[in-house]
Amino acid sequence: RAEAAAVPAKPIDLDRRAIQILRENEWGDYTLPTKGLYPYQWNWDSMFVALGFSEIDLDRAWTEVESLFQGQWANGMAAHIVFRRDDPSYFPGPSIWKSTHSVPTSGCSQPPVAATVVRDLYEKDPEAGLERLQTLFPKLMSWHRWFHTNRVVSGGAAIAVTHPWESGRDNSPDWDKALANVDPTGIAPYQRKDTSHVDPTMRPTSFEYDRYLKLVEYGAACGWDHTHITREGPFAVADPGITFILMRADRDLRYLAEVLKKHSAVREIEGWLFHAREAARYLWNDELGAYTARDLRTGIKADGVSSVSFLSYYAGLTSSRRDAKLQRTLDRILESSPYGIPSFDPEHPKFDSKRYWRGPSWAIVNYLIARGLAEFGFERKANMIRLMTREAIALSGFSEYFDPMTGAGYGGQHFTWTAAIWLAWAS
Ligand code: 9YW
Repeated sequence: RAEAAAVPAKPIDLDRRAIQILRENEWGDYTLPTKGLYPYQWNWDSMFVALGFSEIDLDRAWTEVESLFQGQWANGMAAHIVFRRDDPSYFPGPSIWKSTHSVPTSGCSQPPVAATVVRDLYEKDPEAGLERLQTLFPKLMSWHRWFHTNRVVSGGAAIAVTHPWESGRDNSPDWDKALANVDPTGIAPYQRKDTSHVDPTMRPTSFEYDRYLKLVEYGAACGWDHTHITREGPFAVADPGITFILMRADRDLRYLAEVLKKHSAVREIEGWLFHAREAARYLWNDELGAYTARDLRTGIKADGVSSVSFLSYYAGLTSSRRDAKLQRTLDRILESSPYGIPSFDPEHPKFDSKRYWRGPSWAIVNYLIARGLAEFGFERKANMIRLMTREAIALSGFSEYFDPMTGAGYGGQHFTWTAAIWLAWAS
C-alpha cells in the first residue's frame, strides 16, 4: 500500500475522503469501524467517530454517543460491542457471548473515552448540548461507577481488564504472561472469521484466540458476574490504558457534574480520583522508565513498554521524578519510529511492526498521547506526533494501523476511527 500511494494525497482530498468514510460506514444512528471486518458498533471506536462527526455535524456526533448507551447493562457497564443483530461475517457473535442484556452485546467493556468526548461535544456548543448532556450524564456516572467497583481488586486502585478485548489492545505483549496462564482446554470448536478478511500475519495467533474464547466461555458460564470475574476469574491484569483513560474521563465527568450542579456526583467522583496517585504508583515500572501493565494475580509487571505507557499526561498526572525518566523513554522510542508511537517498544524482542497491537502505530492512540503531552506543555512533541500520524495517513490512506517504521498501512482499510482522527486532529 505504501507503494500505491507513491504520490501522497493532498490534505483537501484526504478531508473529502475522510468524510466519505464516515458516511459510508454509517449504519443509522451508529457507525461501523469498517464494513466486512467489524460489522457492529464498537464502544471506543464510536466515541472517536463522534469526535470526527463533531467537525462536520455536531447533532450526528451526539447521536453516535447516545446510540452506544443502548448497549448499557443494568449494572452500568457500557459493552464493548453492541451487536443488535447477528452478522455471520463476524466471530464471536451474540450467540457465543450470551449476554443477558435486552439488546445483544458482548460481555466486557472497552476504554471509557466517552465522558471526555461528551465534554468536547458539549463545549463546542453548550446551548445545543445541554439537554443531551443531562440525559447522558447519569449513564456516564453509572458506567464509571461500574469500573470503580467491578474492575478493581480489593485494596487496589488500578483498573483491571479481565479480557484482552476489554483493553482495546487485543494481542499486546502486555497480556502474554497472564494469557499463557489461561488453560483453554475444553473450549467449543470454532472457526475464526477475522483471518479471512485480513492477512493472518497482521492478526492475533490461534494460541491467543483459544484463550480469548476460553475467557468468553468462562464469563458466559458465570452469567457475566463481573465482580466474580475480576476477583476469581482466569485473567485480571491492571492496565495503564484503561486506568489512565478512566482517570481522565473522571476529571471530565467531574467538570460536567459541576456544569449540571450535581454536587453529590462531584463528591463521588472526587472519591474515585482520590486513588489516582496510588494507581499510578502501582503501575510505575522504574526499571523500564514507564508505566506498564501488571498481572493482578501474580503481581508481575509487564516486561516491555507499550504506547499506553505514555497516557499519564492525558490522565492529568505528573510526577517530576518519574516524568524525567518517562520523557527519556518516549524520546528513545520516537527516534526510531517516524510514523507515530509504536504499540510496543521497537527495541523489545516481541516487537512486530505488522502484527496489530504488537508494534504498529494507531492514529487514535497517537491522538490521546499527544493531547496529554500538549496539555502539560510538551507542545513540540505533541505536534511532532501529529505530523507523524498525518504523514502515515497521507502515505497509506485511512488504514486501521500503520507500520511505525515505514508508514505502510495494515489491517482493515477505509477505517472509520482513522478517518475521524484525521478530521478531529491530524489534518
Ligand atoms: C474485536 C474495532 C475494534 C477496536 C479494538 C481492536 C479490534 C477486535 O477492533 O478489536 O474483535 O473486538 O483491537 O481496539 O475497538 O475497531
